[in-house]
Amino acid sequence: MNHEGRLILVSNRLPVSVVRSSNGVEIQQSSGGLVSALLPLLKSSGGCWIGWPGADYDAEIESELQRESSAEFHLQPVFLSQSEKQYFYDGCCNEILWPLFHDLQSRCNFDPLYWSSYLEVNETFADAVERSARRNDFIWVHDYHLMLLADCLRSRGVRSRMAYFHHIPFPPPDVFEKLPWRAEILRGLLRFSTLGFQTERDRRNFFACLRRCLSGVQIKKIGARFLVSVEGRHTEAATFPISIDYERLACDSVSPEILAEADQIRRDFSDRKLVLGVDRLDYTKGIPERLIAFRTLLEQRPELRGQVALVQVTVPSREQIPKYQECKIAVERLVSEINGAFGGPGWAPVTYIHRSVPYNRLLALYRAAHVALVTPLKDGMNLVAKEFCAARSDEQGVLVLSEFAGAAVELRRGALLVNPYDFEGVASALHEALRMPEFQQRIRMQAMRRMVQGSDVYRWCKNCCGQALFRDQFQVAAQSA
Ligand code: ADQ
Repeated sequence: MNHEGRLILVSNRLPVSVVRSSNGVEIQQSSGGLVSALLPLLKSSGGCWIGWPGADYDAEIESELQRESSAEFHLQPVFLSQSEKQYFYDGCCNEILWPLFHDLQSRCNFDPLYWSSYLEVNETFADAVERSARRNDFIWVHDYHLMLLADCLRSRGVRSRMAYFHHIPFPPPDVFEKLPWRAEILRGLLRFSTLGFQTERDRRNFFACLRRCLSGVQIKKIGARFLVSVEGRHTEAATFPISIDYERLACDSVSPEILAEADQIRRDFSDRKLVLGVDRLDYTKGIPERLIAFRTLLEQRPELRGQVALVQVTVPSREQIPKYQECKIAVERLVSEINGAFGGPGWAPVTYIHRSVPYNRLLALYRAAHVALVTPLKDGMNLVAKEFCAARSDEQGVLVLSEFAGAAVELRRGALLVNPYDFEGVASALHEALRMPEFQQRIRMQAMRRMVQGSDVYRWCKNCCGQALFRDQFQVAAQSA
């Protein structure tokens, strides 16, 4: 990075997992595009990554994290108490903000204790940032767990540049205004120097919420960016769709081992057409709705029985939260109902895998699938859709994609877009996908791969940081516009 300060990354979770074995504590770096894009940046600028390590306080974890840190950057843990995990993380983050921001306000539990804990934990993170940051550092905060962090830091006199990236959707005002602490959240966000959103829809929703809930808001457009001014303070806002490490996925997915594993998967399913779903087990991902759509397909098209198999891979997530437990039960019930109603010797319509699958297995599944069924009820972006395209250097395979996923903006030319609530619509798109001729698959897949390749996670990172770094010039331009 060509500026004088270091990078301070802050997210709810550190990019590591803590594994305990008989040999003691081991720290493993998380995989995934975000971590691979951010770590080189952190190494080149120096600085630190601050977040919860996902485990209770333990001196051994602290010292292992210190050992993992290098001369260039370090990992700084913020430990959460049992009640903070319950009220801040499970409560405010996952029973209020997560459902509300995904337009599912009826699933919210607006408990004021949750909000108090949100304020406290944002202060705790601010303590950690204050201890680490120097004046010229660039502080980059990730996601909805820490929307008040800039406010906490500014109140303590921290003047550093601070950017925030919102990984999930931003809801429209009619939904957002249900939040009892709506003005606090909006004012808190405006204490950042720069705000990044996944899509134009999210940025527009944010602006509409500002206009609805705060007075005296002025917004100026300058090029592709916007300057929001309230009470004499200025914040820049723009859209930066997140992406994946395209080259790595594209390259790894043609290794002989992956291709052989993909062939084996196809054989395991007796060369039936494979439809693939890969998600965290989260009610926003629309898994029960997807299963109902698949059942509708089997009801309406008896000729497909025995010819097609749905492989649904779900990684367990937030299992202590009641709405997630309900979702898991609904998925398990539907899988067993569909298999009971349509399956028979040698054919189970749905294969349900309830665990995280290793990276190589995931690539092999992407390669083996005829159709990727990505049908969230709402999603900030959805990286599975982009990973599927990156893995398909054979230019085959069809993406059936929810129009409510952020990824639909970039992939709309190649994907079959569906409304996940419209079971018959999804069933008929799935039918079209299963019958699509190879040449059409190729044209669509080429368009999507070009799109993902041209805007990978490295470019996303550069755009987000570049915007923050040039903030001063941008504001000068804004004043004179
Ligand atoms: P998520 O909702 O977690 O993230 P999503 O974009 O769907 O994100 O990505 C999930 C990741 O987990 C993918 O890389 C996928 O390969 C992996 N994964 C999912 N199921 C798996 C399984 N069973 N086994 C192994 N790996 C699995 C949030 C927002 C999204 C946004 C991302 C990034 O909700 O909208 O795209 O952040 O900003």
